[in-house]
This record gives sequence, C-alpha cells and structure tokens, in this order.
Amino acid sequence: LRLEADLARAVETDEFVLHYQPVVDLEGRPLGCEALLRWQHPEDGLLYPDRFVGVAERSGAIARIGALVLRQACRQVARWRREGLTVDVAVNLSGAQLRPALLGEVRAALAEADLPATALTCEVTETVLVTEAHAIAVLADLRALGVRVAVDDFGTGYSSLAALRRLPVDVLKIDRSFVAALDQPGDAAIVEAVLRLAQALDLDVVAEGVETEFEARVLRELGCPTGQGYRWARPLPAEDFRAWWAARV
Ligand code: G
Ligand code: G
Ligand code: MN
Ligand code: NA
Repeated sequence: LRLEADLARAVETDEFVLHYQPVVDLEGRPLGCEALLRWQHPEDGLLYPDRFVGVAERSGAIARIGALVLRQACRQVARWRREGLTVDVAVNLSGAQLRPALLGEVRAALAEADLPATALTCEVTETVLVTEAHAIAVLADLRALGVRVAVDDFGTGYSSLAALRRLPVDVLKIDRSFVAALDQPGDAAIVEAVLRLAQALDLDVVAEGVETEFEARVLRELGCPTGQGYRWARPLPAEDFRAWWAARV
C-alpha cells in the first residue's frame, strides 16, 4: 500500500532513472542498447522493476511511468547521437501501455528529442502479443511510424508459428533461459530453430543473457548475429554506458 502511494508521488516528481545495457554483435562491437527502468526511491534507494512494475501495472501508474521512460530514453539517445555515438535504443512496454494513446506519446517523445523513429525499438513479451486484443493494431501503427517492434523473452510464451508470421514484429529476443542452457543439446536446438525461423521470416534476432565466452562462441557458430548480456556489460547508468561505448569504438 505504501509502495502504491509512493509510486503516485514518484510519477509527479519523476524519480525514475534508466540504465542502459549494451547490445552488441557477437565480437562485442557496440550496436545499441536496451533501456531498463529503476526507481530512485528517497528512503529505500535504487529499486529494480521486480519490486514495483507489477504494482504499477495493477494501480494503472504504469501508463504514466511508461510515458516518462519513453521521453527519457529518446532524450538520452538523441544526446548520445549528437555526441557521435551511433546508438539506438529498445524500451520495454507493459501490456497496459498498448492502447491507442501510446502512439501520441511515442510521437511526442521522438519529436521532443529530435530522434528518428528508426532509432527506437519497442519490446513486448510474447504473452502480451497473444493475450492483449488491442495490442496488435497499436504495434502495427507504431511500425507505420518507423518504430521497430521486438518480441521479448521469445520462446517462453505460446505464439504459434502461424501467428508469428502475421504479427507486426521486426525482432525476436531469444529468452535468456535458452542461452543459459546452450550446453544442453535440446536447448541449443531451440536456439538454432529460432535462428532459422527468424531467417525465414526476415526478422532480426538478439540473444539475451549471454554471460560466458562459451555461450558467445556457440551463438556465433550457430550464426546468431547479435547479443546482450553480462559477457559484455551489465545495465549501466548513462555516464558509465557512454564510457563503456567510448572504450570500444
Ligand atoms: O534489470 P532488470 O531487472 O532491469 O529488468 C527486469 C524486468 O523489468 C524485465 O523483464 C524488463 O522487461 C522489465 N522492465 C525493465 N524496464 C522496464 C520498463 O521501462 N517498463 C516496463 N514495463 N518493464 C520494464
Ligand atoms: O525481460 P527483459 O529481457 O526485458 O529483461 C532484461 C533483464 O535481464 C534485466 O533484468 C537485465 O538486468 C537482465 N540481464 C541482462 N543481461 C543478463 C545476463 O547476462 N544474465 C542475467 N542473468 N540477466 C541479465
Ligand atoms: Mn527487454
Ligand atoms: Na527478455
């Protein structure tokens, strides 16, 4: 209950901070980032999404938090691009955000930051795609703006292959549970199947949660082009992300 009241205040005073995790090619060259939400709570310190995103979804606060996230991510990435970093950004969306008003918020965030739509990817989970009736139309409209759409945690939900072909998506993010189990033949086969599927449907792929050089090597051998994970970098505060990037280009 306190958390819910605190969240209402946090939206008013914008206590939200984004960390940025690098997305790289499998040689480790930087390509972009994923923005991950944190809450700088005045008493409790830095809180992670597992502590408050569920509460925000139930209270409805997630809609306004989501708008703040979009603005902050677009502003930051536009600044980096002006400084010469050729970076793009993926933002996570909750199912509740996939309503028609999202279009206006995305447009406003891009316009205010002077960021091209092609620099922004919206991530939604597979489950949201299957269960939220209005989601598909909203995502199609986002893509019409030039924004890319990624399916997060791919492989853990229930989207059929037939459904995937009809969905307005550009990127599959292979769930980190499959990457973590790449030393198991069954899981390597799943990753391989997702890579083939992506190729057949002309989708981009990102392997998530790559922690070890072994995992990176297997992914490289399987032909996975792109990854993200502790092997290269954790989610970083903006200043640290910039330093990480500068050290690698
Ligand atoms: O670093 P990590 O603990 O950041 O993120 C945990 C979970 O929180 C992930 O599943 C991620 O998708 C979700 N998450 C991170 N940032 C956001 C955000 O800005 N909005 C929403 N709705 N979920 C987020
Ligand atoms: O659900 P989503 O993919 O948006 O969540 C991203 C989450 O994965 C964040 O909580 C982020 O901190 C976490 N993460 C990123 N890289 C790694 C990794 O290499 N290993 C693990 N275990 N988690 C990771
Ligand atoms: Mn994500
Ligand atoms: Na994920």
